[in-house]
Amino acid sequence: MSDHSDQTRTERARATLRANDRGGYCVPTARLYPFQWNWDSAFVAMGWATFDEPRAWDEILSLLRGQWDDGLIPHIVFHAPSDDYFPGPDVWQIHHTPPTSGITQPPVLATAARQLLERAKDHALAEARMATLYPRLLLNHRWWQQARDPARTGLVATLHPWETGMDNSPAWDAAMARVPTTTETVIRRRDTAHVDPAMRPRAEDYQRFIHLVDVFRGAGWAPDRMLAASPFKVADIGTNAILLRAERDLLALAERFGSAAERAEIAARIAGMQAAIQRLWDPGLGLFTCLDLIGNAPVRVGTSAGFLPLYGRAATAEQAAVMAGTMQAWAQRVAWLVPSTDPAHPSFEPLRYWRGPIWAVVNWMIADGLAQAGNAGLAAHIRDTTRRLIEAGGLSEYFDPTDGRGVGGADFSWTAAIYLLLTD
Ligand code: 9WN
Repeated sequence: MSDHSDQTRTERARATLRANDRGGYCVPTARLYPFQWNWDSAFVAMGWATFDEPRAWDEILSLLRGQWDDGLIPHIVFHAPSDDYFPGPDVWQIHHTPPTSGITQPPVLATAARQLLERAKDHALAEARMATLYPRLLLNHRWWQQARDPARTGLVATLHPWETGMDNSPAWDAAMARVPTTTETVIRRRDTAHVDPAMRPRAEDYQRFIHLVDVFRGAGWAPDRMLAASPFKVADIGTNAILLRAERDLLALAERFGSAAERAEIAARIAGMQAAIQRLWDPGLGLFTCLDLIGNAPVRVGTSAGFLPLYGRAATAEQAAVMAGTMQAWAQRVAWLVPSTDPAHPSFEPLRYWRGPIWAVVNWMIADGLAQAGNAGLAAHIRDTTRRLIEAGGLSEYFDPTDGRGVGGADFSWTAAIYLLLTD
């Protein structure tokens, strides 16, 4: 490729972030997702940082405008009204300014903040922003433990598939089967008006998603009551690995911005999570799995989240080598890595959202983990794969692992951000 077209592609990715900018925050994409989403924004901040550092810090600060007093960072911040998305603020009924949802998403934020700080060219700005951010991140990590692991097992619970960011993953099928399909809220989906319904969660999935929201609203959004009342409760391997990584990054930040007592507190959480994640290793599947906390049983379906302990620095060298082999085995069945579900599993669907498609953000985290584990070859292959998928398939929401086609929504902020990070 000529330098000229590389520049054009970079410019297109930057232009997508600018076009999705609603004033200090990006929507994931116009219409389909008209608000600020939690983990999208962490990646988006890292993307902005490749060419506009002040705007990158703003992305994080905007998300934190939605943070609750107890530390929760909601999965959606409704900065401005829009009828394009269901469920909106009227369904969540949360009294916060700006309005927010009442559940969370995988905590990539401390990792993003550390990367912004360490790569900063404007050191004065970075130091000032981090001084404000650090206590907010600490508060959030304390929330995770207090609200979602009060028994101190070392694994945080996820109470809604939306919290995992991997909404309709086959990993949730058995646990979601316990959730009734009845709802108090009238379901008025908007997503299927924007993208092909065959690529979205099914009607029944949405009935259960909204049933859970009804339960939590009935529990007054109190963490202890939500934990007790939720008919869906899993230790998601993705969320736990991402949180462990975020705790490690918070510890590094605490060296500069925190106290000795805070460092000891974070280190204790890291040790607990590290040990607990080890117990989720599945030698038969050759990756890590989730744990169903209601059935108290491992969820024996391979998903791309099962590789994320590499990113969390939780896997041993031996496990990292086995996981590389698992990815190679998956590659025998699909043309492109890394599908979100094991392509040999009967639930694999190459086009349906988190049941098969490739997501650029997940590939970026897996490649980071492989590189850290010393597998530079496979890390480079996955980075290169992701870059080529985006160059051929556009800044799509996700990609079909059988033919590399870009599918779902177009002009996605986090796909643009990953492209900028891969080509920086
Ligand atoms: C619910 C915004 C979000 C992503 C999630 C993805 C999807 C929302 C939805 O879109 O979830 O949060 O309505 O489908 O699954 O990972 O953060 O891009």
